[in-house]
Amino acid sequence: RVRTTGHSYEKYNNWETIEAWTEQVASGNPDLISRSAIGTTFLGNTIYLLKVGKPGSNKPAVFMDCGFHAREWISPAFCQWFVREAVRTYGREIHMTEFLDKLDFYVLPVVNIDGYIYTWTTNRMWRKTRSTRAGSSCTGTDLNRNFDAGWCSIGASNNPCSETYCGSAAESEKESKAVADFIRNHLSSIKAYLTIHSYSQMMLYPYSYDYKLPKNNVELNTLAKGAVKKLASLHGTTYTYGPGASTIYPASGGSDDWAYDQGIKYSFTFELRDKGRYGFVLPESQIQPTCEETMLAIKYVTSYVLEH
Ligand code: ING
Ligand code: ZN
Repeated sequence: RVRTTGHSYEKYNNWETIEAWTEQVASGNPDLISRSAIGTTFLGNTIYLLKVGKPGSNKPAVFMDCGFHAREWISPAFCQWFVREAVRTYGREIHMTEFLDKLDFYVLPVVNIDGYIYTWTTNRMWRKTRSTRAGSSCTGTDLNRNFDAGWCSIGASNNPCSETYCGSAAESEKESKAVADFIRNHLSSIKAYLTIHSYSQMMLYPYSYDYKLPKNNVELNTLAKGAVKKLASLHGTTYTYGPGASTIYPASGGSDDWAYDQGIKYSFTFELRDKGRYGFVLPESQIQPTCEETMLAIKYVTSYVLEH
């Protein structure tokens, strides 16, 4: 198994450690993982993407990203855990083996790298990117308000000083543009879009930018219901689920709504543990149980996607 200096799946890792890990986990498992760069951040950090699966032609794919919001540390921890579990259980567990034989997971361990670094060095509660602009002394754009889905219409702000600043235009940020460009270029293979946030213990599907319901609303509701039931079976962790606008709050410019409107019919935002006791500062002792239960939900969705 791959070991990287200072890296632990049961601890929160800083960006330097995660970056080294992306290289090590790919070079240590060349039959299953390849690493690419899909862009750079405002501050020049490289945005890595891991493709996890057995090589094959015309494989469908599940895209999953972590670390949109800097302070939601459990999210990158989950993407790392997921990749480790894929490597560890391929050839040992029938479901993961079937997944990796038949499809590819695109795993983006940290989208908002600049913000993540800032939460380690300066302000643990930072949410946005670290981009700056002429005409304002405030820093950062909310990447989950920066996608072209009802952009900046509701639950978002055009004030650069706001925590939910939508940016100067849809995809104005290099990080959201990199994600959107990759997905646009792989639309024929990507069957599901999963984006991992915290906290609240929710499984959300479109729409958040409007109270309208997606065409396959009944199917998404049934799928979410099954996934959260599976998740709860491990430690009893309860999740609520439903359309974003009515389940958490109305918010425009989110990546799940955008991906759905691109034609990706299975698009979900996961809000991992907890429900506010520790909030964003979830203790490291909860990384393992949180990741183990979340694995069950992700695998449930993946099984469904493979069958449909
Ligand atoms: N929650 C999400 C946020 O960006 C969300 C909720 C999901 C909004 C989907 C829009 C679309 O506010 C957290 N915790 O970031
Ligand atoms: Zn978030």
